[in-house]
Amino acid sequence: MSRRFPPVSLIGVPTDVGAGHRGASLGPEALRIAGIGQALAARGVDVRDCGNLSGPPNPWQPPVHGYRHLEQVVEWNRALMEASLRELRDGRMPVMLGGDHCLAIGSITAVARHCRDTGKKLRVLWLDAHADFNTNEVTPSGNIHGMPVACLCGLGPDALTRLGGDAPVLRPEQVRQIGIRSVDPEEKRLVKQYGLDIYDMRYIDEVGMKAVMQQALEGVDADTHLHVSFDVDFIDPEIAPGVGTCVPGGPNYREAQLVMEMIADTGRMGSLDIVELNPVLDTRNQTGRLAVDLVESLFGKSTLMRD
Ligand code: HAR
Ligand code: MN
Ligand code: MN
Ligand code: MN
Repeated sequence: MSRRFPPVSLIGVPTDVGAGHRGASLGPEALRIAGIGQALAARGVDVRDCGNLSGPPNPWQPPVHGYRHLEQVVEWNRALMEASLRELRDGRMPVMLGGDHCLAIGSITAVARHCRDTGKKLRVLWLDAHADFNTNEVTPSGNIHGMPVACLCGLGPDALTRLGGDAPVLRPEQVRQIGIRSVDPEEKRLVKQYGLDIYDMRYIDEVGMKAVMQQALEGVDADTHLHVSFDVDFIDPEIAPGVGTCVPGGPNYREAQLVMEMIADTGRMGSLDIVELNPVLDTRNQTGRLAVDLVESLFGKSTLMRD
């Protein structure tokens, strides 16, 4: 049933130091309570829960040189990079239970290092309402969860862009962004300048999610490591209200399921971030349960007889 999925290590990353609202730090527990471990085990996946990483508390300070909590964000990401790299080298698939989206810096830096060591091609699927391509000069908030893609592409402070030594970690052409519908004015200029491949909601409306996913997955082959960075605010807030930065007009339930099912069909997912779930803003863990439902589909569960 799940022969295509390697053993999974759940890594709790309880951060909200990169976010504009407190509460994403409770995300790992909400995902566990929604049954993420049991759901994967029921798919036949060998699951190990590594518990939560620890790191500095949220000091809730205003930006300094355009960054909020840079020092804390660096410390959390260093811990995550090391933990994730350990699991990858052990032949396991790290699944990050976030936590805000700043954690993608450590997570993807680890994956990129592992791909370099093993000769795999890395492709990143960034499912999000936001492009997360701000810099300290253009950010409207100073929140580092709005900057991870820029940092991974080499734009940002050395402490984050060179977390794993070399920069840039990613070339823009390795990234596909899907579901985007909120990009800040100066951020827009940057994503164009860097040539990011963005499938925004307008494009999804026009060509449909199936065609979008076929394009986003084009070229993925046996030598590809697919990293999925799943920001829960990707989904329409009507069904996923438990996030800090809701943007209306996102993919509906079936579109989100199709995205996950088509990724599962490739059999190439090697690592996953589940981020930005904020239980404080949720209703009875509705969004946590939806995230788990979608993750089941990422691991090959489908509605009818394709299992
Ligand atoms: N673009 C805005 C900023 O940089 C909001 C970013 C919100 N980011 C997330 N992750 N929730 O996608 O402040
Ligand atoms: Mn994001
Ligand atoms: Mn987002
Ligand atoms: Mn499902």
